[in-house]
Amino acid sequence: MTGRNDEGRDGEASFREMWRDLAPLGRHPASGGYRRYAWTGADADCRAWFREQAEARGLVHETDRNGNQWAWLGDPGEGDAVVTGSHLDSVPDGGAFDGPLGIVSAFAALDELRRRGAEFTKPLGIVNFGDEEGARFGLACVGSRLTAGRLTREEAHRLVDAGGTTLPRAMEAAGYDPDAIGPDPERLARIGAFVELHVEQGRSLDRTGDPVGIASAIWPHGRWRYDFRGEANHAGTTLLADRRDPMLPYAETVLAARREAGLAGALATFGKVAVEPNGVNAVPSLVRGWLDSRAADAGTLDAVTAAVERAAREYAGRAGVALDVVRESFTPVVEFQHALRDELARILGAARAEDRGRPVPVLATGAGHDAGILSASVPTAMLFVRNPTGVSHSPAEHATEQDRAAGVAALADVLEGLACR
Ligand code: HGY
Ligand code: MN
Ligand code: MN
Repeated sequence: MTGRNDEGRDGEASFREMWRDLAPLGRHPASGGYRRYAWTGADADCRAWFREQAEARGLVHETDRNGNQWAWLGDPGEGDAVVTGSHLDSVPDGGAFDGPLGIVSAFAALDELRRRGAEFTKPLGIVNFGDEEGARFGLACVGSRLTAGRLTREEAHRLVDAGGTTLPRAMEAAGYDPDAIGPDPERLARIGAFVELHVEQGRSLDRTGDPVGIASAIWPHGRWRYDFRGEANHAGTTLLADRRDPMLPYAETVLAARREAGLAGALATFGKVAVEPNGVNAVPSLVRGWLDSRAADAGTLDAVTAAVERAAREYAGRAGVALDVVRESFTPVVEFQHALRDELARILGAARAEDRGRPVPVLATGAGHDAGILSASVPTAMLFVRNPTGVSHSPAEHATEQDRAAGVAALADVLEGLACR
């Protein structure tokens, strides 16, 4: 294994160049946020960008049966590959860093390792997992779940977007075969370690004053769809006593979710709602709200989501409204593999000569990641890069140039420690 490339480029310079080229793809001019949804034109543009970066570095590019992109240095068939990467899709009006920071940093870290003259003794992979946010079809981490065998082809084929387009039709329209999707154990067997770098979606590193941290765990979290069905009617002629208005129990449930989460030290958010027929002068027939809830442990999460559903059923009953609750996405708690976590801490601790003795912060997160999905199949770890405001899933999401560079250097150190002589 050589993979040497003596004309290696400076990781910081190549980062800035890639960041600049990626920035306009899928960016909404009015909001400044990103709308890079699975199997859309913006997704295709990002995929083309990924392939271009891979081939410009002499990496072998492939797209797997589930639409995940892989860029290989060396022969993955040798096994024990070290893989890094993240996702390029976004939430509606998401920020520039959630996902892309991990992928741009991966290519920049390779450039940095080549500049250092590092000699790879294992295959290196850079991956773009498809549809991590689930913004279009409602399920998070579709690409990594399929590959890890945590989502069946049948379940995936049942996914449908707000416009009624199913996942298979969307994949076909993008030129992919939806009947090919499914578990890929051979691919996972090639991976010795997966390390995902991600912008921190919180302010722990800002508080400790560190540019980079290591993940310990991901909270259990899920998404539940609440369908409140009432009776459409005229807003100007229907007496209040004669209404079966689904908006009322929906509104009460939003407040109940906030109350129950607050009491339990958990998180609960109704951030997405759809109303039919959505007329200013019409009592709605249907109010569909999505609950995102997360907690440090499964028991607390179960208790909160059960309490919210109980309250919703009581409110719906009082309003003469029917209620269906469907769990659309769920990820159990993830405890990252201790040996790999500690190896990253050792490598980064040793690299921080000036701070020797001050450990690299290890922190849990409430945000889901592909690394969390893969952690049941391969040793996985995560690096976080400081986000000074903690804001994420917003155009305001940010990481400073200095911290981006620190992330690239840390990832390069980790990859060198895991995959090079
Ligand atoms: O929702 C999440 O935690 C992640 O951004 N998919
Ligand atoms: Mn996200
Ligand atoms: Mn993400």
